[in-house]
Amino acid sequence: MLGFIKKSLAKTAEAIKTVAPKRKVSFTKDELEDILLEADVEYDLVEIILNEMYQSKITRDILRSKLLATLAYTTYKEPEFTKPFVELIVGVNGAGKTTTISKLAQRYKNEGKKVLLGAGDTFRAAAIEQLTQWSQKLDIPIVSSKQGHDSSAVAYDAIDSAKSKGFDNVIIDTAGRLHTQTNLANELKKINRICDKAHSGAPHRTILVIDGTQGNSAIAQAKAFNEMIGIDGIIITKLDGTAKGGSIFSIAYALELPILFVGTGEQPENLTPFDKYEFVDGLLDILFEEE
Ligand SMILES: Nc1nc2c(ncn2[C@@H]2O[C@H](COP(=O)(O)OP(=O)(O)O)[C@@H](O)[C@H]2O)c(=O)[nH]1
Ligand SMILES: [Mg+2]
Repeated sequence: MLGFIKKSLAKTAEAIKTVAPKRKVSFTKDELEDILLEADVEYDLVEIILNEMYQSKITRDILRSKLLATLAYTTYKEPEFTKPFVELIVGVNGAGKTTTISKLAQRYKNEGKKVLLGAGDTFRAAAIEQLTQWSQKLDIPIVSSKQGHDSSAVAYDAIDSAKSKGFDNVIIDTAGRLHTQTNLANELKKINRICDKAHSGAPHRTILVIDGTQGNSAIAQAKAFNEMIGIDGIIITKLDGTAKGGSIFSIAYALELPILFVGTGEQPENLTPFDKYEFVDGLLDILFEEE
């Protein structure tokens, strides 16, 4: 393993160094409180973690088991693969949806799958152009329409076309913002319904894309999307550009949803399956002396 997750914790490591400059064998609870808060673990969760520790000296093993416990929900059961496997990608503007779709598409293509993209963010012309550019660059076909057209019609056409042409995967982009939140909720619900109409059971997976640089403020946003349409898993982007790596614990804990991948850069290959052990051990390596 090349340790992409560990590498993308570099900024979080810098932040932690400001409160814990030296690596040690153990820390006091007070020291750990500062460290976890500095890494942007949410206050409530920091308290939960610390309250469950009865020792005065917190060693690597103790902290490791507590941090892993907060990520218990990140264990994910793959849904059964049906053809075409339809994924709906949701999240606010700028979170990284369109970029993440191209990364997922590239990944599936590398696995030998036939992938079709659906440019379902019809609210912004730039979003359609952006996905079209990725489709050309990656040589992956796309179904799109003009700005302002019905996004669920794009979803329907993409799925219908995938069925008749034997595609394995369909990945559908969606708008992150409409004129009002109610409009967005209605649009996403409609896309959901139309997907199922086009192919029973679709979408097979609805993925929420979260901007990792937002840290804990993403939690409320994620809850809103979860209420709107129901989320199966999360992808956290821009882990490479944030000192808020610790917010991953709070996000996973608060939402009780699995983290499927993390984005570690802007290129199609910068998508890494989330491995909670690699993530936690990467963080512990910042703090603790080697044994
Ligand atoms: N550094 C970094 N930038 C990213 C990552 N994912 C997306 N971006 C950038 O974030 C910006 C917004 O992404 P975009 O896909 O257009 O977001 P959307 O509005 O949700 O579709 C773009 O400039 C992307 O290049 C990532 O994992 N790391
Ligand atoms: Mg977009």
